[in-house]
Amino acid sequence: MAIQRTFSIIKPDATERNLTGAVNAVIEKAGLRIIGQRRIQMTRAQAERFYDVHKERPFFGELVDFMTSGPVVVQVLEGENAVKAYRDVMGATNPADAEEGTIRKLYAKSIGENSVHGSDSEENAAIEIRQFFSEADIAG
Ligand code: RTP
Ligand code: MG
Repeated sequence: MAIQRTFSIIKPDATERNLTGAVNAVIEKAGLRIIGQRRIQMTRAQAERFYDVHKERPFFGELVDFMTSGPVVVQVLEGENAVKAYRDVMGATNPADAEEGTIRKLYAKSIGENSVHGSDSEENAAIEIRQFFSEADIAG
């Protein structure tokens, strides 16, 4: 498998509990390298654009409220098969279904406040990275 990039967000429920370093430790232990990282306060416009695919879902308003409720850490991760590798280490969307040792099993509070985002395809990873990073802010 080739070296890939994926996009990650450490969500407000995790930054609020000061878990950035703890999440990053799990990411790095999984063999992924954090090659870009920035802490930001997302605007509603940014969150709405980011989650546009979910705009018809009943939880969309709640999701935008949550993602703008506090700072997030946006990241570019790189590694072997990074998109799937990160989805695996994140665990299931609902922490009740997540495997032992995954970020969501360890830290997520609920299906909504689930500590991290990770891209679901290489194509979406490229789109999401472009939304938050310029190449000058990434060093692999
Ligand atoms: P993500 O996009 O954040 O990496 O999470 P995911 O692929 O595992 O889940 P997805 O289906 O894409 O949903 C995006 C985010 O919406 C929130 N959500 N809330 N209340 C609910 O039933 C519900 N379902 C999803 C979660 O924050 C989820 O990560
Ligand atoms: Mg998703």
